[in-house]
Amino acid sequence: NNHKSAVLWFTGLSGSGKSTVSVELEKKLYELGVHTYRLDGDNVRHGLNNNLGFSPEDRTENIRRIGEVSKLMVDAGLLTLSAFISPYREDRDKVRQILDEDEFIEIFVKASVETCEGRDPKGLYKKARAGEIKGFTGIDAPYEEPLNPELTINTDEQTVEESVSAIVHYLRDKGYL
Ligand code: GGZ
Repeated sequence: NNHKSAVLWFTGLSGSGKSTVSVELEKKLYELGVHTYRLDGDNVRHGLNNNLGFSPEDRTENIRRIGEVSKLMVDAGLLTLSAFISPYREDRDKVRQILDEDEFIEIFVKASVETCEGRDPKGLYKKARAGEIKGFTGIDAPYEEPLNPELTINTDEQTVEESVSAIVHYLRDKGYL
């Protein structure tokens, strides 16, 4: 083990780049010999949380369970990458509280709704605008920006490579790598 385990908690709008950046970061960490595990909608919402939807209550429960699983992963010694919208500040802060102070690294993946809507890789913003999806984050459901994230990456302006390198620098600087 050549790293200190922790959770990198990516929060941001749908289409902000959480998955893209965390996938590329994981590749980079693999090259550095760091043991990681990545949690995202694809491996959590289809399994562990397949009984949850997108109501405020379900999102809160989604994040609570992911927080607990992330904690188990950290206890197992992994640098854990968790990428979920996690729109509520209180829910994210609760995850922070179940971990040690240096085990929770909140990364705000910042992009304007306009940018995310312009990307719209799955056509979900279009559906939300058409009223076919109700309660879509950034359209008719809230997103509460982090007040004191450990790191902010601005994907309106930074390339994926720049974002990955900013995170790697942070991890080196703080002694995680
Ligand atoms: C937001 C939704 C919704 C609604 C389905 N609001 O771009 P995606 O598709 O792949 O990422 C979004 C994903 C969000 O799941 P999370 O578990 O990250 O959300 S939360 O943290 O709020 O619990 C989007 C899709 O699911 N999706 N309906 N109404 N995103």
